[in-house]
Amino acid sequence: MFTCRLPWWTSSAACKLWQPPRFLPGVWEKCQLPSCKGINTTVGQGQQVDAQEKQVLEDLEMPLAKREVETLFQEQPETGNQYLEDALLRSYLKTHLPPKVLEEVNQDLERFGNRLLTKIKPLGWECELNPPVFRQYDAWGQRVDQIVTCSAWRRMKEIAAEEGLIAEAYERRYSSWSRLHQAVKLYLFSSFSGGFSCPLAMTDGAAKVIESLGFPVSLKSAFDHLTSRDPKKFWTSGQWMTERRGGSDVANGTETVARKQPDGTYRLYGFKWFTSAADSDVTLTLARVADAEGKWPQGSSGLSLFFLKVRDEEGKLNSIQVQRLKDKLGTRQMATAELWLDGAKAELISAEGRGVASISNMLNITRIHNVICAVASMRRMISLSREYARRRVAFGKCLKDHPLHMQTIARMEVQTRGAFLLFMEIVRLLGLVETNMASEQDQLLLRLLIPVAKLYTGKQASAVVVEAMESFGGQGYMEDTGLPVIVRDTLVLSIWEGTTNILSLDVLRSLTKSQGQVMAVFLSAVQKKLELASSTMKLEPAVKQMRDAISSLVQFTRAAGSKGAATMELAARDFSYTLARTYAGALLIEHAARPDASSTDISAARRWCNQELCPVATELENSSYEAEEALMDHALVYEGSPASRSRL
Ligand code: UCC
Repeated sequence: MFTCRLPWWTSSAACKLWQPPRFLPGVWEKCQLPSCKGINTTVGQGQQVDAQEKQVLEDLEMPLAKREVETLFQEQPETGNQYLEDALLRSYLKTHLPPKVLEEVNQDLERFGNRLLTKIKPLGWECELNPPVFRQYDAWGQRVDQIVTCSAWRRMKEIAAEEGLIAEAYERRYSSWSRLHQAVKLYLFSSFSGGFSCPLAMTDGAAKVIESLGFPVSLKSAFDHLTSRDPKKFWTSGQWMTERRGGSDVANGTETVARKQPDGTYRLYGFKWFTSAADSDVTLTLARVADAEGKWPQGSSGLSLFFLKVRDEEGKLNSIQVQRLKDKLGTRQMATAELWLDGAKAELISAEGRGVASISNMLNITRIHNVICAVASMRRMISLSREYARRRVAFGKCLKDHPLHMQTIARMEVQTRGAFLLFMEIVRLLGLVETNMASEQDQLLLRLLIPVAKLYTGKQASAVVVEAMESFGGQGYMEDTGLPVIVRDTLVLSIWEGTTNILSLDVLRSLTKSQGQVMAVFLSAVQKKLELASSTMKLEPAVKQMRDAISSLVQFTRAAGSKGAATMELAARDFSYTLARTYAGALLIEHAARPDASSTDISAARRWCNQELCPVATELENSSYEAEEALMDHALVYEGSPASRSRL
């Protein structure tokens, strides 16, 4: 005899979910509708349910041809002051800042949060709607090469100065906490900046390079402009590193040549293929100094760093021609251009041949800004998504009342929390370094964590914003909701400023350069954080998972050490992910071990640690880094391609 068993998804509980939407009185009481015509599927405020429902039913009964316009009304998710709504940010500041600093910073951030909401957000949207245009010739056929930006973009520059978005970090009125204060402002600014975060990243990087060079007299004025709070005086900087052969292999890709002039300045000749925020006032760029015979050295040691003003006092371009603006997937608010340098006047600011090492001070800052933007995008999308979930009704109840929907957002939240704490840790360390309060260990840790955080948060952000977009259903895919803009602008974060693989190799560079010391520092920092949690029972499982992961990581480093550089290179990405996951895990545990930690702090730490913390050990066990596997990678990729026949 057969018993006919229905699969679980046909059970009555599951079926309830999939009933067609009905107007349930109980639901409407909880989730009131706004006044509208058409089918309203969201929750509004202050309207009488009965009247609403009647109107909707009347509309539905009306013959289709007679209805005004078919609309699907959904209420826009409204978020408030992003600072006040960011619980983790506020608890982090409360835990770490000295009371007096906290008081002032808190006030400033609350005020700034309001300004962002009321004044800056609309400007950001205006920047999106009015991207820069390139005007090559004037009406009379004269070449002008003008990049025309909108008034909102120019206003952003003024606001950046007024708010001290660069200045704050260099004035150091809160000592080592100034950097963190600045970074938090940039984090809040990022989602409403209309792309202006990009020039600010490079401006900060340029100021850092000048500072690290010991403020040469010739650059003193530039530094003052870059760190000014006066909108009339404030300059932004570019970072022209990418040439026709690409932006990763800078050592081999840079063709620009610098010719020395009798007055000691240089003239630069070359083609910069990707120059972001091309409307900036000044820039840093790399070139090869030609000798008396007109020859120049190749490779990394042939590169030197130059500073130049983009325009002269009269506003004329500094022997620079704009070839065209780039047609990018995102960050369209910001002008990225191809530029010919046809004798641009420049100043050599590094020792000859030390260009890469000198510009790396800029890269490390712009990579931190990348982290800031990545965390900000995740936070913004989650804020919108959770607000929407309070309003949108589906299958008879608000999205927030569907446990599966909440689980999805909660998973994004846990990712974002880990990323946020990594971001805070980096700017905390940077603040210490900048105020000479950092130990050698802090410096090494910072050097390691910058590429780790950049590569990891870039990937997290891409995944989170796409997931969050999905949480809006079809609305998330609609251009005028603004959500696709956030998605597009986020996708660049794992690409520019060094792709994931390039940064994984930078992680290895920091290991090699320190002869492995960074690993010892890393492990000891993680251990210390775990010790803080030893008396918190609820964190025990997470601490155990972390200790297991750390022990696997140590085993991996021992095993890889005996296998050589090729293994390490193949393992670089998994290794970097392991560092990111274990360090963020330690930070989440540390945060959850505070005496006033909440249950959500504990849960976030536990959930984070439930993921695979040490993928590099698993992949080593899987033999993924063996030479045969590398050959198989190749075979898998090229099977069926003409390349496999010609045995590439
Ligand atoms: O330009 C771009 C678009 C601009 C848009 C900016 C927007 C920013 C917005 C942010 C958020 C809104 S994208 C450009 C992207 N390109 C890169 O990021 C470069 C990627 N490639 C690399 O990072 C490579 O790994 C290179 C260029 C560093 C490799 O060059 P080399 O010459 O082969 O490297 P070496 O020989 O290993 O390093 C040369 C020196 C060494 O020091 P010494 O000579 O003392 O031993 C290194 O230790 O440079 C040092 N160095 C570093 N030091 C290299 N990298 C670093 C580092 N990150 N920190 C400290």
